[in-house]
Amino acid sequence: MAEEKKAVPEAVTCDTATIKMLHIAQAKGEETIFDRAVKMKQCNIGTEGICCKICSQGPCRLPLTKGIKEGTEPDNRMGLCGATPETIAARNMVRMIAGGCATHSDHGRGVIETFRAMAYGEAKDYTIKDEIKLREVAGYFGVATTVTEGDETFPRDKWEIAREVADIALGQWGQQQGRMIYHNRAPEATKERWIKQGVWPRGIDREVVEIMHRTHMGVDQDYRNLLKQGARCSLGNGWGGSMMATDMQDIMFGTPYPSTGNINLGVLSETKINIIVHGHDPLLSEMIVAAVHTPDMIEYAKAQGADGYIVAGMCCTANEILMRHGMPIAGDYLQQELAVITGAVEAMVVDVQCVMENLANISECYHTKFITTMPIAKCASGKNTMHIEFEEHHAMEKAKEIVRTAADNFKNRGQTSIPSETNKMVMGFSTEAIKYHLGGTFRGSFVPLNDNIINGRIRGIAGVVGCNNARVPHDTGHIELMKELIKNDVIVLTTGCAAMAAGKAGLLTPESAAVFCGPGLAEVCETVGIPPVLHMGSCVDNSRILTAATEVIKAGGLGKELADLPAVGSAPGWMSEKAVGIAQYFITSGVSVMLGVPLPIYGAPKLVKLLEEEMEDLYGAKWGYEPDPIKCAHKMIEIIDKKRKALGIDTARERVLMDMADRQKIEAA
Ligand code: MSK
Repeated sequence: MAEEKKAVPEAVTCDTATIKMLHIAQAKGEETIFDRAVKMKQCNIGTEGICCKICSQGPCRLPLTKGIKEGTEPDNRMGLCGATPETIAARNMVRMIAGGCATHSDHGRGVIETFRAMAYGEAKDYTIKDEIKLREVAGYFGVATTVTEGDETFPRDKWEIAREVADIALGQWGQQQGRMIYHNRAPEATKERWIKQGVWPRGIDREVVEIMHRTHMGVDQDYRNLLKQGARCSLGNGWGGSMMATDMQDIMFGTPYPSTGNINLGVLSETKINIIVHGHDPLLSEMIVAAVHTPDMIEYAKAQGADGYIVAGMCCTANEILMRHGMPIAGDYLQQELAVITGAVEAMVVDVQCVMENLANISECYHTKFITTMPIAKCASGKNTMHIEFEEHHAMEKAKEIVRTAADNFKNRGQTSIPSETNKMVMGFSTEAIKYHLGGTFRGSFVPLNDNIINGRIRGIAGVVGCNNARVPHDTGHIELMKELIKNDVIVLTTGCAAMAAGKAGLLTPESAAVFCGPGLAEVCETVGIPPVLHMGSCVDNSRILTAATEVIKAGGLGKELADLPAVGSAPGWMSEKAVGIAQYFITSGVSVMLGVPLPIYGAPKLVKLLEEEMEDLYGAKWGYEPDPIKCAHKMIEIIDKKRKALGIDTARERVLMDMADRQKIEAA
């Protein structure tokens, strides 16, 4: 009998902990996503985006032949109804945008609902941790932060402000007409572009629903018109649902500031109760972190013979608790099965998004309790699978129930194989933190960053974000791309699983600047004391990159709209619909995005032309695809250099520092 195909660990990842765990998994006969990716071939037609499953007369498959590609035969492909490859691929793509935007924004809705319950006194376990941010956010919604009595003005009660903010914010999901409010934060020229292109969103839910309507059989049959709605929907998420989620999380749990933490599977403990919180939503994980520090839970751990607890994160829940509490990260999306295979995890507690269904099966082979917590995200099978439903009104009670379940399971732990790898990193660069880091606590400013971009020490800004994808080597593309960018003096902002790749490779430390950066960026990093790759949070926190970019415009000297900035994005290993939604909101905002894994569009040449060329005329930014990370870095640098040239800063120049005599000369002239 032929031997089953398996992944070659050294070929599918550059992370040594993952290599070790894959060898252990394969020796034990446990199959992981890495093996399944080798065994299961992708569908050619699907990957090119030209399979239509929208009605039951199909699926209609329209393969792109060599003749059509080379122009030697006419392209008269059509589905049963006459749908062209462009219509089919565009419908598929905007449905991905809708899926991604719905996912992030529904996370956002949950956050606002809890925020509102807190403001109305119905969720007693939550509180306002960042009142300054609440007052700032109130300003964006037009909510008064002061009251005037007679001649005197007083700060308004924070709970009153929170209630008004919560009501207005929640209304943004169901708003039917007009323009969403939060988008007013964007630079004026960016907003003018949105108005001109007709893509300023009306309300979050409305734009998602409209995509589902337009992509039904026999509705919108113009691929350009479909993508226009995709652009509008993406903005509803980027500057709406996602940005509001980030801001309300900051108000309730604290705005992140730089601190240190550890990453990789080696953070799991032989002697403590290991609880992994996995997914994206910090509402529950925040409570679990608080619960394990309560005296009764500490006693409970001792009673089970354990030295305490490790709460380690996985995927973006990890980024959330790492940035605010310094809790360790066990791993990224592709490491979730491996975490269970260590045999050291008492509870894998999941909320929403990026949770592999196979966790239920893998958990059955160990003592691990696989605990689902959200009513919208249950798992149907598995003897170790259980559901403990999270309720914001009894958040701490539920968190303690989960912690006790994990503690009770400690005695069932068998043999473990925890790899030793962990890496130190600095994380927590929110927009506010970058501002204070550059300009000082009392006069935070982006001006020093702008000055260093203008004088050429920093060539440009790159956002390297997104997932891991089992179809490309784990972490490899992210790390090679980031190293090539910083070597060329491009500062990198990172989120999601890309940030974890950077952490594991040691790129999130200030010391890495001297090793990996070009001379200009190294000098800036060493002077300011920052890493060349700045960890900005989870995938919902990509909105922080938008607010940071807006601060750069406000600081002056680098153009009027986001499309003017020497900035570019990349998702080298994207896999989820959320990534498509994020990339589209960056592009619609004026920042081009290069992908390392192809979009399912390449069977529809006219759609490719729209996305990779014509979109630049509409939004000042476009899509791109380059699987080779080094080539990708240079394509990104090309975009940056083009923007520098347009700004007239393509030749290095120093900022002239004037003394009093110089100023007097100007005034006298
Ligand atoms: S967790 S969406 S694999 S970044 Fe946000 Fe990672 Fe992508 Fe999930």
